[in-house]
Amino acid sequence: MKTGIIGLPQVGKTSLFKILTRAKLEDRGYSNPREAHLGVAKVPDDRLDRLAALYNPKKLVHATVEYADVAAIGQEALKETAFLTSLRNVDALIHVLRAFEDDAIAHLGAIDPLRDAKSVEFDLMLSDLTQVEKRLERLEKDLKKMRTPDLEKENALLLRSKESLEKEIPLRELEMTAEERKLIRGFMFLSQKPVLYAVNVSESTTLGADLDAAAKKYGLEEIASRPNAGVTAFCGKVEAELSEMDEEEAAEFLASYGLKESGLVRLIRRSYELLGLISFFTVGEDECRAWTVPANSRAQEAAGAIHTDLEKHFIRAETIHWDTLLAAGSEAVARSQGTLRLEGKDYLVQDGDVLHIRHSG
Ligand SMILES: Nc1nc2c(ncn2[C@@H]2O[C@H](COP(=O)(O)OP(=O)(O)O)[C@@H](O)[C@H]2O)c(=O)[nH]1
Ligand SMILES: [Mg+2]
Repeated sequence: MKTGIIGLPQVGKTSLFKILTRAKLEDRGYSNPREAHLGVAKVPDDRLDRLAALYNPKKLVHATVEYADVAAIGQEALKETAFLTSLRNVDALIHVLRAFEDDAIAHLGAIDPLRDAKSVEFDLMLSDLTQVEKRLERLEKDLKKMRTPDLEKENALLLRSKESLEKEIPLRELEMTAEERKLIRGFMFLSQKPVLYAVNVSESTTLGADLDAAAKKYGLEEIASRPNAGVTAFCGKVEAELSEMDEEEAAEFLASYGLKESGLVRLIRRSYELLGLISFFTVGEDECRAWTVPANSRAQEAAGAIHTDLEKHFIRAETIHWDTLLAAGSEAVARSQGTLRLEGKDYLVQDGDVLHIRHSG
């Protein structure tokens, strides 16, 4: 999964990217300011860490998310092919909104995350609209030559998209059948991508409460409750300090702000929810590992996330929820208690399941 970090200039996009991926951008010599920075972030997962404590494996592998720190969104930037391409290629957007006060860092006008959100969203929709109109012009010509059902379907869907965009409704809010979604997948429309608004708030001694209150305070609840959208808050400054600390220091530091977990953990979790992703685990003395699959994946499909051979030769999945396994203390105890079950290929994998795939390969 690849997530694009977007927003206006100077809102904290690159800061967030660096904290998420612990990337040292200076070392890589990025020269073009419009070039996207790419990095991989480990998905923090307390469940996996606790399973690892049980197995003491040689290798511990967390799930990962790829992030792209694209340059600031603006009408000019959106006309550049390279910029557009790097933005179109992501599965989801994290839209950073500035809420922190700092006179030293310029911002267009007063701090107003809702206005900024709408402004960037408008640019995304405008870019999509240009693309839709171009394609519709071509389709009109093609349809005069030959009326095929496929072309007609595409035409109807694009007309519906155009109508939506003209009403300033992003395409992620448009209801589509699976077939329709497939039909326009190739356009990689920007306003169709799920979006997580990430409010970058000021540092304060009441940060825990501030983070919880941010969406409401800045009037973002409505846009965040729309289809395929969500909101979370973080403090770039505090997260930057946290990322330099070891675990013990970090826990103390978080507690001093009235926080139980880092804003990044929440942010990554929220982007999973938004994209409809879940994690399952494989465990053993060699390796404990988290895997990412879409919600409602069947056991056989989940096996395929590990290896295509496991999917092909799938027999059954020995299954137990992570906390049930921890409570039992070992697989042997869980088996004797009957909580370690055998599931077939159509079993719908649950977030937090531990699976042992039995296969004939
Ligand atoms: N005070 C404060 N400054 C921040 C925060 N997050 C980022 N900044 C600063 O804002 C400036 C712009 O940040 P940057 O991440 O480069 O923004 P970008 O243009 O969106 O990539 C930098 O000087 C950061 O140090 C924050 O939470 N609080
Ligand atoms: Mg930047």
